[in-house]
Amino acid sequence: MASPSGDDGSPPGANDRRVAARLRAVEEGRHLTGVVPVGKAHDRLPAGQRLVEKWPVLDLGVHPDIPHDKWRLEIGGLVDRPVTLDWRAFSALPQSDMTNDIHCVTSWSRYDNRWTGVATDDLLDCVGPKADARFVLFRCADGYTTNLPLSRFAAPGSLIAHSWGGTPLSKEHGGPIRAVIPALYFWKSAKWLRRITLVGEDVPGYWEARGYHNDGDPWKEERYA
Ligand SMILES: Nc1nc2c(c(=O)[nH]1)N[C@H]1C(S)=C(S)[C@@H](COP(=O)(O)O)O[C@H]1N2
Ligand SMILES: [Mo]
Repeated sequence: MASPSGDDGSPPGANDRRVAARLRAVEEGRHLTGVVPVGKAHDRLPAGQRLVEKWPVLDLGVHPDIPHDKWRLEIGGLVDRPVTLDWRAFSALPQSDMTNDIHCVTSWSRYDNRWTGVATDDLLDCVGPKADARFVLFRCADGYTTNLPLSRFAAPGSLIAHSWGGTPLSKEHGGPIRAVIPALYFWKSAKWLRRITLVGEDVPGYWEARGYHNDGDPWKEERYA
């Protein structure tokens, strides 16, 4: 089994002080700016969530700088045609516009995020998943990893996004590209995505190995294990 640590040589554990600071900030609600009055919330909001208008930045504290000419996305594992896409190849894939809601496990939700990028369905068409592929592992340039079922990855609405609201994703939010998996808590939406691996057996990612729920469905409040 693969380890949940990063592939850049420094295990995510090296950032433990940053992680502690981040968790403190989350507990104090410091990232909850622009909270919308409760009256506006309705059944689009999963239980235990609060609606925000501003988009918080949450991560392990490392924001890798990846110029387009250095950027690569590898897709491999249980696929018929593994690929390494450069920026041109990624941009040449069919582009989709999708609008969806963000639900973060730390209790903020943000409605109507318009993303542009490549639908995960279209990516899977390129590589051809093998019959025994059942899970997906994301690896990121900051060492972060997260795991999800292939069915969640492939679901309508999931995409690998380069833009938000019609403008390129900022570095803080995962630019040049990030995964967006709207049906799951936002920790599954990997920023600075570098490698997508299809596997037969599930492998817990960074937070999944540290007490977060393995599945992370906000409609079932699958927050912590
Ligand atoms: N590469 C990477 N992706 C990541 C993370 C991270 O630390 N590194 N944090 C996750 C978590 S816990 C959340 S809530 C969202 C936050 O995304 P945002 O900063 O764009 O709001 O990114 C997710 N994707
Ligand atoms: Mo998160």
